Amino acid sequence: MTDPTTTLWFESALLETGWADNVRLTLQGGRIVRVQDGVPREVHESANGPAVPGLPNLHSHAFQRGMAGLAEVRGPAGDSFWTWREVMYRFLERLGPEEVEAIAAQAYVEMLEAGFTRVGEFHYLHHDRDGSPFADPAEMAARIAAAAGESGIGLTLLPVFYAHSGFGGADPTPGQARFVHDIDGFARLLEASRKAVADLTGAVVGLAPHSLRAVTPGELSALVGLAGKGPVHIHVAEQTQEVQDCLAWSGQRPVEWLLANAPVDPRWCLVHATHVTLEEIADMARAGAVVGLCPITEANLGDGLFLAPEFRQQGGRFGIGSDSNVLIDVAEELRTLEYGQRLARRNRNVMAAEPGDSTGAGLYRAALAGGAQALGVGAPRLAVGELADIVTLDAGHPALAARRGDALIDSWVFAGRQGVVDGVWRAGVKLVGGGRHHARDAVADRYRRALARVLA
Ligand code: NGQ
Ligand code: ZN
Repeated sequence: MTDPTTTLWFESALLETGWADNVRLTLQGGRIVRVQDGVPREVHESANGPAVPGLPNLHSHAFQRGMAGLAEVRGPAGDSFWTWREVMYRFLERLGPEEVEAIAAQAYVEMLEAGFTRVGEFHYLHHDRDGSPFADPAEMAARIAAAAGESGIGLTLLPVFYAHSGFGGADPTPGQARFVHDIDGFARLLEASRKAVADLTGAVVGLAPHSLRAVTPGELSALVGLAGKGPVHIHVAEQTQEVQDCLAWSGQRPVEWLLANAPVDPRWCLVHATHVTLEEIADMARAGAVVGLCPITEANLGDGLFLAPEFRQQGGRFGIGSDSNVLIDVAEELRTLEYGQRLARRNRNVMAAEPGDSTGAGLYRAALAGGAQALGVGAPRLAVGELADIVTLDAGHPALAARRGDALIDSWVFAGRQGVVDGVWRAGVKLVGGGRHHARDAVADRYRRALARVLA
Protein backbone atom coordinates (compact mmCIF):
# COMPACT_ATOMS: atom_id res chain seq x y z
CA MET A 1 0.00 0.00 0.00
CA THR A 2 1.39 3.43 -0.84
CA ASP A 3 1.17 6.38 1.55
CA PRO A 4 -1.61 8.82 0.79
CA THR A 5 -0.53 12.13 -0.65
CA THR A 6 -1.18 15.51 0.94
CA THR A 7 -0.74 18.96 -0.53
CA LEU A 8 0.55 22.26 0.83
CA TRP A 9 -0.12 25.61 -0.84
CA PHE A 10 2.14 28.65 -0.46
CA GLU A 11 1.64 32.20 -1.67
CA SER A 12 5.25 32.08 -2.84
CA ALA A 13 8.20 29.72 -2.50
CA LEU A 14 11.93 29.65 -3.11
CA LEU A 15 12.23 26.83 -5.68
CA GLU A 16 15.32 25.56 -7.50
CA THR A 17 14.60 27.97 -10.33
CA GLY A 18 14.07 30.93 -8.00
CA TRP A 19 11.02 32.45 -6.37
CA ALA A 20 7.63 31.39 -7.71
CA ASP A 21 4.11 32.48 -6.77
CA ASN A 22 1.09 30.32 -5.88
CA VAL A 23 2.99 27.11 -5.33
CA ARG A 24 1.56 23.71 -4.47
CA LEU A 25 3.80 20.92 -3.16
CA THR A 26 2.42 17.40 -3.13
CA LEU A 27 3.95 15.24 -0.39
CA GLN A 28 4.10 11.49 0.06
CA GLY A 29 5.98 9.62 2.77
CA GLY A 30 7.57 12.87 3.96
CA ARG A 31 8.97 13.69 0.51
CA ILE A 32 8.00 16.13 -2.19
CA VAL A 33 6.56 14.22 -5.15
CA ARG A 34 5.20 17.12 -7.21
CA VAL A 35 5.88 20.85 -7.52
CA GLN A 36 3.42 23.18 -9.25
CA ASP A 37 3.47 26.94 -9.48
CA GLY A 38 0.95 29.48 -10.68
CA VAL A 39 -1.89 27.33 -9.30
CA PRO A 40 -4.83 28.71 -7.32
CA ARG A 41 -5.42 27.47 -3.78
CA GLU A 42 -8.15 24.84 -3.41
CA VAL A 43 -10.81 25.56 -0.80
CA HIS A 44 -9.62 22.72 1.45
CA GLU A 45 -5.99 23.95 1.42
CA SER A 46 -4.75 26.41 4.02
CA ALA A 47 -2.88 29.49 2.83
CA ASN A 48 0.78 29.44 3.87
CA GLY A 49 3.18 32.35 3.71
CA PRO A 50 6.39 32.50 1.69
CA ALA A 51 8.28 29.18 1.89
CA VAL A 52 11.99 28.47 1.99
CA PRO A 53 13.89 25.21 2.60
CA GLY A 54 14.67 24.65 6.30
CA LEU A 55 18.21 25.52 7.34
CA PRO A 56 20.67 22.92 8.70
CA ASN A 57 22.36 23.83 11.98
CA LEU A 58 25.76 22.23 11.51
CA HIS A 59 27.23 22.57 15.00
CA SER A 60 25.50 22.23 18.37
CA HIS A 61 26.41 21.25 21.91
CA ALA A 62 22.81 20.92 23.06
CA PHE A 63 23.56 20.65 26.81
CA GLN A 64 25.15 24.11 26.80
CA ARG A 65 21.69 25.64 26.27
CA GLY A 66 21.16 25.04 30.00
CA MET A 67 23.96 27.43 30.99
CA ALA A 68 23.06 30.17 28.50
CA GLY A 69 23.44 33.53 30.26
CA LEU A 70 25.25 32.05 33.27
CA ALA A 71 28.78 32.82 32.10
CA GLU A 72 28.33 36.56 31.76
CA VAL A 73 29.72 37.58 35.15
CA ARG A 74 33.22 39.01 35.34
CA GLY A 75 35.71 36.68 37.02
CA PRO A 76 38.63 37.50 39.31
CA ALA A 77 41.41 37.67 36.72
CA GLY A 78 39.82 38.66 33.43
CA ASP A 79 37.63 36.47 31.27
CA SER A 80 38.37 34.54 28.12
CA PHE A 81 37.27 31.52 26.16
CA TRP A 82 39.28 29.42 28.64
CA THR A 83 37.57 30.81 31.74
CA TRP A 84 34.20 30.29 29.99
CA ARG A 85 35.26 26.69 29.44
CA GLU A 86 35.86 26.28 33.18
CA VAL A 87 32.32 27.50 33.86
CA MET A 88 31.00 25.11 31.21
CA TYR A 89 32.92 22.16 32.70
CA ARG A 90 31.49 22.94 36.15
CA PHE A 91 27.97 23.07 34.70
CA LEU A 92 28.25 19.75 32.88
CA GLU A 93 29.48 17.95 36.03
CA ARG A 94 25.92 18.04 37.27
CA LEU A 95 24.20 16.66 34.18
CA GLY A 96 22.94 13.10 34.03
CA PRO A 97 21.13 11.41 31.15
CA GLU A 98 17.70 12.79 32.08
CA GLU A 99 18.99 16.34 32.33
CA VAL A 100 20.79 16.09 29.00
CA GLU A 101 17.63 14.80 27.33
CA ALA A 102 15.49 17.56 28.83
CA ILE A 103 17.94 20.32 27.86
CA ALA A 104 18.48 18.92 24.36
CA ALA A 105 14.72 18.72 23.75
CA GLN A 106 14.38 22.36 24.77
CA ALA A 107 17.26 23.38 22.50
CA TYR A 108 15.82 21.42 19.56
CA VAL A 109 12.34 22.90 19.99
CA GLU A 110 13.92 26.35 19.95
CA MET A 111 15.92 25.45 16.84
CA LEU A 112 12.78 24.33 15.00
CA GLU A 113 10.93 27.48 16.03
CA ALA A 114 13.86 29.48 14.66
CA GLY A 115 13.76 27.69 11.29
CA PHE A 116 16.48 25.05 11.69
CA THR A 117 15.20 21.65 10.49
CA ARG A 118 18.33 19.51 11.05
CA VAL A 119 21.01 19.65 13.72
CA GLY A 120 24.58 18.39 13.75
CA GLU A 121 25.07 17.40 17.38
CA PHE A 122 28.78 17.43 18.26
CA HIS A 123 28.31 15.07 21.15
CA TYR A 124 31.08 14.53 23.70
CA LEU A 125 29.40 14.15 27.09
CA HIS A 126 29.57 10.35 27.04
CA HIS A 127 30.18 9.06 30.57
CA ASP A 128 28.50 9.29 33.97
CA ARG A 129 29.05 12.16 36.40
CA ASP A 130 32.01 10.44 38.09
CA GLY A 131 33.61 9.68 34.72
CA SER A 132 32.71 5.98 34.71
CA PRO A 133 31.26 4.57 31.49
CA PHE A 134 27.57 3.66 31.33
CA ALA A 135 26.64 0.01 30.71
CA ASP A 136 25.44 1.11 27.27
CA PRO A 137 28.22 3.23 25.74
CA ALA A 138 25.54 5.14 23.80
CA GLU A 139 23.39 5.93 26.86
CA MET A 140 23.92 9.67 26.38
CA ALA A 141 23.73 9.44 22.57
CA ALA A 142 20.36 7.73 23.00
CA ARG A 143 19.19 10.72 25.04
CA ILE A 144 20.18 13.04 22.21
CA ALA A 145 18.33 10.77 19.79
CA ALA A 146 15.25 10.79 22.06
CA ALA A 147 15.29 14.60 22.20
CA ALA A 148 15.58 14.77 18.41
CA GLY A 149 12.74 12.27 18.08
CA GLU A 150 10.48 14.13 20.49
CA SER A 151 11.10 17.49 18.82
CA GLY A 152 11.04 16.09 15.28
CA ILE A 153 14.28 17.78 14.18
CA GLY A 154 16.51 15.90 11.74
CA LEU A 155 19.64 14.57 13.46
CA THR A 156 23.20 14.18 12.26
CA LEU A 157 24.89 12.72 15.32
CA LEU A 158 28.62 13.33 15.58
CA PRO A 159 30.04 11.22 18.40
CA VAL A 160 33.19 12.94 19.56
CA PHE A 161 36.56 11.37 20.23
CA TYR A 162 38.45 13.17 23.01
CA ALA A 163 41.58 11.81 24.65
CA HIS A 164 44.00 14.62 25.51
CA SER A 165 44.10 18.08 27.05
CA GLY A 166 46.66 19.53 24.65
CA PHE A 167 49.05 18.96 21.77
CA GLY A 168 51.56 16.13 22.05
CA GLY A 169 49.14 13.68 23.72
CA ALA A 170 48.90 15.45 27.12
CA ASP A 171 46.73 13.62 29.65
CA PRO A 172 43.12 14.78 29.88
CA THR A 173 42.28 16.96 32.89
CA PRO A 174 39.85 15.73 35.58
CA GLY A 175 37.21 18.07 34.08
CA GLN A 176 37.45 16.14 30.80
CA ALA A 177 36.97 12.66 32.31
CA ARG A 178 33.43 12.30 30.98
CA PHE A 179 34.57 12.76 27.35
CA VAL A 180 37.39 10.22 27.08
CA HIS A 181 37.75 6.98 25.09
CA ASP A 182 40.52 4.96 23.51
CA ILE A 183 40.03 4.07 19.85
CA ASP A 184 38.51 0.63 20.57
CA GLY A 185 36.08 2.12 23.07
CA PHE A 186 35.19 4.81 20.58
CA ALA A 187 34.53 2.23 17.85
CA ARG A 188 32.05 0.55 20.24
CA LEU A 189 30.42 3.92 20.93
CA LEU A 190 30.06 4.51 17.20
CA GLU A 191 28.43 1.14 16.69
CA ALA A 192 26.03 1.71 19.60
CA SER A 193 25.28 5.25 18.37
CA ARG A 194 24.18 3.91 14.99
CA LYS A 195 21.69 1.67 16.81
CA ALA A 196 20.54 4.56 19.00
CA VAL A 197 19.41 6.62 15.99
CA ALA A 198 18.05 3.72 13.93
CA ASP A 199 14.40 4.66 14.48
CA LEU A 200 14.78 8.33 13.53
CA THR A 201 13.73 9.44 10.04
CA GLY A 202 16.75 10.41 7.97
CA ALA A 203 19.29 10.27 10.80
CA VAL A 204 22.99 10.29 9.87
CA VAL A 205 25.95 9.29 12.07
CA GLY A 206 29.34 10.84 11.40
CA LEU A 207 32.17 11.34 13.84
CA ALA A 208 34.29 14.10 15.29
CA PRO A 209 37.84 14.26 16.55
CA HIS A 210 37.20 17.07 19.09
CA SER A 211 40.17 19.24 18.07
CA LEU A 212 43.85 18.83 17.29
CA ARG A 213 44.38 19.49 21.01
CA ALA A 214 42.40 16.38 21.94
CA VAL A 215 43.76 13.76 19.50
CA THR A 216 47.20 12.54 18.48
CA PRO A 217 48.09 12.16 14.78
CA GLY A 218 47.84 8.38 15.17
CA GLU A 219 44.38 8.63 16.71
CA LEU A 220 43.29 11.05 13.99
CA SER A 221 44.16 8.62 11.22
CA ALA A 222 42.42 5.77 13.05
CA LEU A 223 39.30 7.96 13.28
CA VAL A 224 39.45 8.77 9.57
CA GLY A 225 39.49 5.03 8.99
CA LEU A 226 36.35 4.59 11.11
CA ALA A 227 34.48 7.45 9.39
CA GLY A 228 33.85 5.70 6.07
CA LYS A 229 31.86 8.06 3.84
CA GLY A 230 30.22 9.83 6.78
CA PRO A 231 30.87 13.41 7.86
CA VAL A 232 34.01 14.26 9.86
CA HIS A 233 33.83 17.38 12.04
CA ILE A 234 36.63 19.00 14.03
CA HIS A 235 37.03 22.24 16.00
CA VAL A 236 40.05 24.07 14.64
CA ALA A 237 41.88 27.37 15.17
CA GLU A 238 39.12 28.99 17.20
CA GLN A 239 41.62 30.57 19.59
CA THR A 240 45.01 32.20 19.06
CA GLN A 241 46.30 30.09 21.97
CA GLU A 242 45.62 26.97 19.91
CA VAL A 243 47.50 28.46 16.96
CA GLN A 244 50.52 29.21 19.17
CA ASP A 245 50.46 25.78 20.80
CA CYS A 246 50.20 24.06 17.42
CA LEU A 247 53.10 26.10 16.04
CA ALA A 248 55.20 25.20 19.09
CA TRP A 249 54.32 21.51 18.70
CA SER A 250 54.60 21.09 14.94
CA GLY A 251 55.95 24.28 13.36
CA GLN A 252 52.63 24.58 11.52
CA ARG A 253 49.37 26.37 12.17
CA PRO A 254 46.33 24.18 13.02
CA VAL A 255 44.55 24.41 9.65
CA GLU A 256 47.86 24.15 7.82
CA TRP A 257 48.79 21.03 9.81
CA LEU A 258 45.36 19.47 9.29
CA LEU A 259 45.36 20.01 5.52
CA ALA A 260 48.88 18.58 5.28
CA ASN A 261 48.27 15.54 7.49
CA ALA A 262 44.65 14.45 7.05
CA PRO A 263 42.64 13.66 3.90
CA VAL A 264 40.47 16.77 4.22
CA ASP A 265 37.82 16.74 1.50
CA PRO A 266 34.11 17.60 1.07
CA ARG A 267 33.17 15.17 3.87
CA TRP A 268 34.91 17.42 6.37
CA CYS A 269 33.57 20.30 8.42
CA LEU A 270 36.20 22.59 9.95
CA VAL A 271 34.38 24.24 12.83
CA HIS A 272 35.31 27.90 13.41
CA ALA A 273 38.66 28.02 11.52
CA THR A 274 38.74 31.56 12.89
CA HIS A 275 42.47 32.23 12.90
CA VAL A 276 43.75 31.42 9.42
CA THR A 277 46.02 33.00 6.84
CA LEU A 278 45.01 33.84 3.28
CA GLU A 279 46.94 30.79 2.18
CA GLU A 280 44.99 28.56 4.56
CA ILE A 281 41.78 30.18 3.27
CA ALA A 282 42.67 29.25 -0.29
CA ASP A 283 43.65 25.71 0.69
CA MET A 284 40.42 25.10 2.65
CA ALA A 285 38.38 26.37 -0.30
CA ARG A 286 40.30 24.11 -2.68
CA ALA A 287 39.79 21.08 -0.42
CA GLY A 288 36.00 21.57 -0.71
CA ALA A 289 35.54 21.21 3.06
CA VAL A 290 32.80 23.21 4.79
CA VAL A 291 33.82 25.84 7.31
CA GLY A 292 31.37 25.76 10.22
CA LEU A 293 30.79 29.35 11.28
CA CYS A 294 29.02 29.95 14.59
CA PRO A 295 28.68 33.75 14.62
CA ILE A 296 26.66 34.24 17.82
CA THR A 297 28.85 31.91 19.87
CA GLU A 298 32.05 33.26 18.32
CA ALA A 299 30.95 36.75 19.35
CA ASN A 300 29.90 35.59 22.80
CA LEU A 301 33.19 33.79 23.43
CA GLY A 302 35.31 36.59 21.98
CA ASP A 303 36.88 34.24 19.44
CA GLY A 304 37.69 36.71 16.67
CA LEU A 305 36.57 37.20 13.07
CA PHE A 306 36.99 34.73 10.23
CA LEU A 307 38.14 36.13 6.86
CA ALA A 308 34.69 35.27 5.56
CA PRO A 309 34.55 37.54 2.47
CA GLU A 310 37.95 36.33 1.24
CA PHE A 311 36.88 32.71 1.75
CA ARG A 312 33.60 33.33 -0.10
CA GLN A 313 35.42 34.99 -3.01
CA GLN A 314 37.51 31.84 -3.41
CA GLY A 315 34.38 29.70 -3.64
CA GLY A 316 34.73 28.49 -0.05
CA ARG A 317 31.76 26.58 1.37
CA PHE A 318 30.34 27.45 4.76
CA GLY A 319 27.37 26.76 6.97
CA ILE A 320 25.98 28.01 10.26
CA GLY A 321 26.12 26.41 13.69
CA SER A 322 24.46 27.51 16.92
CA ASP A 323 27.33 25.88 18.89
CA SER A 324 26.96 26.92 22.56
CA ASN A 325 23.27 27.70 22.00
CA VAL A 326 23.59 30.84 24.08
CA LEU A 327 20.87 32.17 21.77
CA ILE A 328 19.17 30.13 19.05
CA ASP A 329 18.14 32.19 16.06
CA VAL A 330 18.66 31.70 12.32
CA ALA A 331 18.29 35.37 11.44
CA GLU A 332 20.59 36.56 14.21
CA GLU A 333 23.32 34.10 13.17
CA LEU A 334 23.33 35.44 9.61
CA ARG A 335 23.02 39.05 10.75
CA THR A 336 25.92 38.66 13.20
CA LEU A 337 28.06 37.10 10.48
CA GLU A 338 27.51 40.09 8.20
CA TYR A 339 27.63 42.75 10.92
CA GLY A 340 30.97 41.54 12.29
CA GLN A 341 32.45 42.07 8.84
CA ARG A 342 30.77 45.46 8.37
CA LEU A 343 32.12 46.73 11.68
CA ALA A 344 35.62 45.46 10.98
CA ARG A 345 35.76 46.78 7.40
CA ARG A 346 33.57 49.89 7.65
CA ASN A 347 31.67 48.69 4.64
CA ARG A 348 28.23 47.31 3.72
CA ASN A 349 26.90 44.17 2.00
CA VAL A 350 30.27 42.57 2.54
CA MET A 351 29.14 38.95 2.23
CA ALA A 352 27.04 39.42 -0.94
CA ALA A 353 28.89 37.59 -3.71
CA GLU A 354 28.00 39.73 -6.77
CA PRO A 355 26.58 43.18 -7.49
CA GLY A 356 22.82 42.88 -7.35
CA ASP A 357 22.89 39.98 -4.88
CA SER A 358 20.94 40.17 -1.65
CA THR A 359 23.14 39.78 1.40
CA GLY A 360 20.67 37.96 3.65
CA ALA A 361 19.26 35.73 0.92
CA GLY A 362 22.75 34.97 -0.41
CA LEU A 363 23.94 33.96 3.05
CA TYR A 364 20.84 31.82 3.50
CA ARG A 365 21.40 29.97 0.19
CA ALA A 366 25.08 29.43 0.95
CA ALA A 367 24.31 28.13 4.44
CA LEU A 368 21.68 25.74 3.05
CA ALA A 369 24.21 24.14 0.71
CA GLY A 370 27.15 24.18 3.12
CA GLY A 371 25.10 23.00 6.08
CA ALA A 372 23.65 20.06 4.18
CA GLN A 373 27.06 19.03 2.84
CA ALA A 374 28.50 19.13 6.35
CA LEU A 375 25.64 17.07 7.78
CA GLY A 376 25.85 14.35 5.14
CA VAL A 377 22.54 15.03 3.41
CA GLY A 378 21.51 16.43 0.03
CA ALA A 379 21.13 20.19 -0.28
CA PRO A 380 17.70 21.21 1.04
CA ARG A 381 15.55 22.09 -1.96
CA LEU A 382 11.85 22.42 -2.51
CA ALA A 383 12.08 19.94 -5.37
CA VAL A 384 10.76 16.52 -6.36
CA GLY A 385 12.40 13.67 -4.44
CA GLU A 386 13.55 15.78 -1.49
CA LEU A 387 12.41 15.51 2.13
CA ALA A 388 9.80 18.15 2.85
CA ASP A 389 11.82 20.31 5.29
CA ILE A 390 10.04 23.63 4.91
CA VAL A 391 9.95 26.96 6.73
CA THR A 392 7.27 29.54 6.06
CA LEU A 393 7.45 33.20 6.99
CA ASP A 394 4.53 35.20 8.34
CA ALA A 395 3.55 37.33 5.35
CA GLY A 396 1.55 39.57 7.70
CA HIS A 397 4.58 40.46 9.86
CA PRO A 398 5.22 44.21 9.57
CA ALA A 399 8.90 43.59 8.77
CA LEU A 400 7.84 41.75 5.60
CA ALA A 401 5.24 44.28 4.40
CA ALA A 402 5.11 44.50 0.59
CA ARG A 403 8.35 42.47 0.25
CA ARG A 404 8.81 39.85 -2.43
CA GLY A 405 11.47 37.30 -3.30
CA ASP A 406 14.92 37.73 -1.79
CA ALA A 407 13.83 40.94 -0.03
CA LEU A 408 11.72 38.69 2.24
CA ILE A 409 14.84 36.90 3.48
CA ASP A 410 16.82 40.14 3.77
CA SER A 411 14.05 41.66 5.86
CA TRP A 412 13.77 38.51 8.01
CA VAL A 413 17.55 38.52 8.61
CA PHE A 414 18.15 42.24 9.16
CA ALA A 415 14.84 43.70 10.20
CA GLY A 416 12.61 41.06 11.72
CA ARG A 417 13.18 40.84 15.46
CA GLN A 418 10.62 38.21 16.66
CA GLY A 419 7.81 36.31 15.05
CA VAL A 420 8.87 36.13 11.41
CA VAL A 421 9.00 32.32 11.26
CA ASP A 422 5.46 31.00 11.04
CA GLY A 423 5.36 27.29 10.06
CA VAL A 424 8.01 24.58 10.09
CA TRP A 425 7.65 21.13 8.52
CA ARG A 426 10.24 18.42 8.92
CA ALA A 427 10.01 15.38 6.62
CA GLY A 428 6.47 16.49 5.78
CA VAL A 429 5.29 16.72 9.41
CA LYS A 430 4.15 20.12 10.61
CA LEU A 431 5.98 20.77 13.90
CA VAL A 432 5.65 24.54 14.28
CA GLY A 433 2.54 26.62 13.58
CA GLY A 434 2.12 30.32 14.33
CA GLY A 435 5.75 30.26 15.48
CA ARG A 436 5.05 27.71 18.24
CA HIS A 437 6.28 24.13 18.38
CA HIS A 438 3.42 21.75 19.20
CA ALA A 439 5.32 20.42 22.26
CA ARG A 440 6.70 23.78 23.39
CA ASP A 441 4.96 23.87 26.78
CA ALA A 442 5.56 20.24 27.80
CA VAL A 443 9.22 20.40 26.78
CA ALA A 444 9.76 23.71 28.57
CA ASP A 445 8.11 22.36 31.74
CA ARG A 446 10.43 19.38 31.89
CA TYR A 447 13.38 21.65 31.05
CA ARG A 448 12.56 23.98 33.96
CA ARG A 449 12.34 21.04 36.35
CA ALA A 450 15.66 19.65 35.11
CA LEU A 451 17.38 23.02 35.48
CA ALA A 452 16.00 23.46 38.98
CA ARG A 453 17.74 20.20 39.94
CA VAL A 454 20.99 21.06 38.17
CA LEU A 455 21.31 24.56 39.56
CA ALA A 456 19.92 23.80 43.04
C1 NGQ B 1 33.28 22.59 23.27
N1 NGQ B 1 33.13 24.83 22.43
O1 NGQ B 1 33.76 21.50 23.02
O2 NGQ B 1 32.18 22.72 23.81
C2 NGQ B 1 34.04 23.82 22.86
C3 NGQ B 1 34.85 24.33 24.01
C4 NGQ B 1 37.16 23.37 23.73
C5 NGQ B 1 33.51 25.76 21.58
N2 NGQ B 1 34.69 25.69 21.09
C6 NGQ B 1 35.88 23.39 24.51
N3 NGQ B 1 32.70 26.75 21.25
O3 NGQ B 1 37.21 23.79 22.59
O4 NGQ B 1 38.13 22.88 24.31
ZN1 ZN C 1 31.83 23.52 19.41
